Amino acid sequence: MGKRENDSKRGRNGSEAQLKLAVLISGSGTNLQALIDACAEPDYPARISLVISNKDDAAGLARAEQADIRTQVIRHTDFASRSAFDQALSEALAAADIDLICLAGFMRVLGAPFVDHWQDRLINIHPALLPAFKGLHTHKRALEAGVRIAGCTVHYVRADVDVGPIIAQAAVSVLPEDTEASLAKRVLKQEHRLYPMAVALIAQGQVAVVDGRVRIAGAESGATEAALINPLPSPTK
Ligand code: 4DW
Ligand code: GAR
Repeated sequence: MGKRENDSKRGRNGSEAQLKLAVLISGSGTNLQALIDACAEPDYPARISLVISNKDDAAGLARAEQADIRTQVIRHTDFASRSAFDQALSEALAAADIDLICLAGFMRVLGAPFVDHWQDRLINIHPALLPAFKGLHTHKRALEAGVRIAGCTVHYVRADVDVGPIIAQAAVSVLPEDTEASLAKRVLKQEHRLYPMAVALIAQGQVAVVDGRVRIAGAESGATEAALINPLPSPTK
């Protein structure tokens, strides 16, 4: 969301209204949990209004219920077409007056009409340093490629998958003894820091998409660093 739209969310007393989030999940929901925990902080500039899963057995649903967040299951298998599923999702999100949709391990590809309708109000977290390692099995492929630095990316969603303006990235060192599981674990830990950070930047109106790239407002006062997590000199597991 651009700064101008966000300004319109200021209350009459000048205080910033909280951005209303929907989090879309398909599985365990540890990134959802990171967002739930961030939203529990008194000064966090966003709150989760709705969690939607396309699977009724997604473990993340229990995390939302535990936090008293409204949940909705919209099964893709209940719809005759992808577009009908997308339409049902869009209607649920609009009915809840959502400002920003966060995909968090959501595994259904959303079609162009959905993505265009929610353009720049729809973000995703990907477990690699995009544009490297799009798609699945990112950690296995990163190890096979012999990269020294791996990481994760929060980006705006476009109709093509794993493409879109990059908002924030976190890097981790790849260690000689790393397995797919150990690297995934180290990256996931950073995902849990990065996603709430990126959402806060958006909620504070600091993120603008200019010519297809993200510009962070207030970069001169350190905001650029707010969109970046560096590897530690001696990595923690
Ligand atoms: C993503 C990309 C492809 C599939 C699943 C997830 C990454 C994030 C994402 C979810 N929905 C999206 C994105 C995205 O980057 N861009 C758009 N929509 N437009 C994927 O291929 N999923 C398949 C199903 C998997 C399953 O149900 O387990 C699928 O056929 O949709
Ligand atoms: C996360 O690692 C996320 O980056 C990844 O799925 C996992 C979901 O975990 N997303 C993708 O691979 C999207 N292409 P979670 O359900 O515990 O948050």
